[in-house]
Amino acid sequence: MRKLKFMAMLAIAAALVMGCAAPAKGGTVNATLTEMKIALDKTSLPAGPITFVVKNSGTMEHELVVIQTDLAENKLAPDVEEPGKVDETGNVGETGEVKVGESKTFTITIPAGHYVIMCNEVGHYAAGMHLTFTVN
Ligand SMILES: [Cu+2]
Repeated sequence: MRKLKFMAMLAIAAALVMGCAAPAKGGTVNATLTEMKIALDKTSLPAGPITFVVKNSGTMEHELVVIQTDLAENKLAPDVEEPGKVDETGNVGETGEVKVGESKTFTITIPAGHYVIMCNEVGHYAAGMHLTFTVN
């Protein structure tokens, strides 16, 4: 009897722990792309599902790429196969091309760390479309 009560309590405790085991956190980042700038409404968020809402308010096609890297935002290596672009090693998510006036949204669950957010249309990274983003 005593053992049964213990088992019941154990089951309740396990249920409580499992219910709390997956803290969502994360959040939403609103990004606006123009020539030649990326504007973010926040540059850090807690780890968890992060939704990027990306609007192209410029006059040409842009994109938004999230790179996990220890490199500084302006130190990504050139892409040897595509001149004018940078190497996307560490790419954890991106919009693909966003046409003028369009918005695209994507959600990624990324661990704490240092990220670079950039546009990899030819020449845009070099022209200044890059920022540091931190996940805590
Ligand atoms: Cu661009």
